[in-house]
Amino acid sequence: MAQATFHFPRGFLWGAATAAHQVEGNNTNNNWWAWEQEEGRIIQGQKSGLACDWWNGRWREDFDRAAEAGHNAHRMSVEWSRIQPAPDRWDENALDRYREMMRGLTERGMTPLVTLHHFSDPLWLSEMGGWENEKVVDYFIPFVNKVVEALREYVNLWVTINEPNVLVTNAYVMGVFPPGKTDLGAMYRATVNMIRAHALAYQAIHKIQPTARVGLAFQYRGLLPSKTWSPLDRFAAGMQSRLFNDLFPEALVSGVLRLPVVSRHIPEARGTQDFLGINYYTQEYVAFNLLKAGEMFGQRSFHPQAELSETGFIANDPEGLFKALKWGMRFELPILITENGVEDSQDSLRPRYIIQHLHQVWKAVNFNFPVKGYFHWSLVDNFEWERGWTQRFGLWGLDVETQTRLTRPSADLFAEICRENGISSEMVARYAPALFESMFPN
Ligand code: IFM
Repeated sequence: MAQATFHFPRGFLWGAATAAHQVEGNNTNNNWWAWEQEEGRIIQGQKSGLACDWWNGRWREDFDRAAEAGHNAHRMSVEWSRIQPAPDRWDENALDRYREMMRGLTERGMTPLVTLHHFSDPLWLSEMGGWENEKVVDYFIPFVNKVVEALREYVNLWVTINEPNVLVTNAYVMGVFPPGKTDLGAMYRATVNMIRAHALAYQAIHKIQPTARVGLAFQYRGLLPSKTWSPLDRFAAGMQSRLFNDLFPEALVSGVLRLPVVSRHIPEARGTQDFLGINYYTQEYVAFNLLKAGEMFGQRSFHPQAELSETGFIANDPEGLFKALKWGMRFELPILITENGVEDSQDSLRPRYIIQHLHQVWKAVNFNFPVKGYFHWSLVDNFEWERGWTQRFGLWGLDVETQTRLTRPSADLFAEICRENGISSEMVARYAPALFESMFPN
């Protein structure tokens, strides 16, 4: 049997990623909590409830798990509605609690990467129109200043906004995130405000902490033509990919938001990234469809032969991660894989998914792509937005009623990879024997 190890560079960041509303519990003062109370918004009427109970202190046991499993970093977010419960009120106790969590990470030998905005808004902000209202920028910056001042002792790596491309698509085109609109005008306004908010946050953070490394986490999704010979499919796929994948990061390089017909100059956004954060899950195929005007005339689907995740949400397409990293190279920045994972309550696909995706990352590193770290989504099963608890992304499973954690084989596999800083043939033989021949041919 062939024996080898795919090594990663020294200092590579290995960890998992989480988000405040998905793990903290009882975030009653934000737009997602309100959304969960409305009928028909969340699958089966499920609610975030206690989530993973982090706000009551269970972060400690989960950080212990991660540290024991060899993670040397963790990506998490802070909840705006806790820190600023009203426009004119700051909650110093909430900030203290986040400081304690950051100290908890560093004491356990994990580098914190903090996301300042991960999908949820304070209720007072959404009542003012949320990201559609240009005033959001005037509120976001004082919030960012407050958080960075409070956490700077422990945190040097910041993501300003998580997946702005998913947020504007889901909230203003698909209508599945609050405020549930299907309105391209609203999407445009929110996009401009997010780019400005990021840009000014970038500058604000560097003013407080000149050595900070600041970026955004984009979701990159391969959007390929269903029939490569069809100019219409190529047109629809190209448009969707431009809007979903390219728009935001290009605006942060050039300071210009280039839409199909108009361009908007946002000069303050130029050059406002120290690293590129890429979230990658899957890729899709796009067929031209006249009925899909709101989606650039493109109907998306997975490859008919693709291996799908438990609820059909993700196609296991590891080569798409390599393509995502290749796409990321054009920005000439260090790259962090800020999310990657799969929903799989039985852990029947996840070990293979992890190995196959990390194999692509290893390949990219060997082509000298500047990939500096990998954060698996997620540490523990958590509240999956409009999909509630029906999708389980954790390395550890969660019994929501009892708050009991269950170690999945993937948690052990990932621990071995983190400790070894590499993937060995022996790990592949034990956790994903079906991959052995193709990865280590004799
Ligand atoms: O759970 C989400 C996360 O909040 C953002 N990226 C995708 C994940 C899986 O759906």
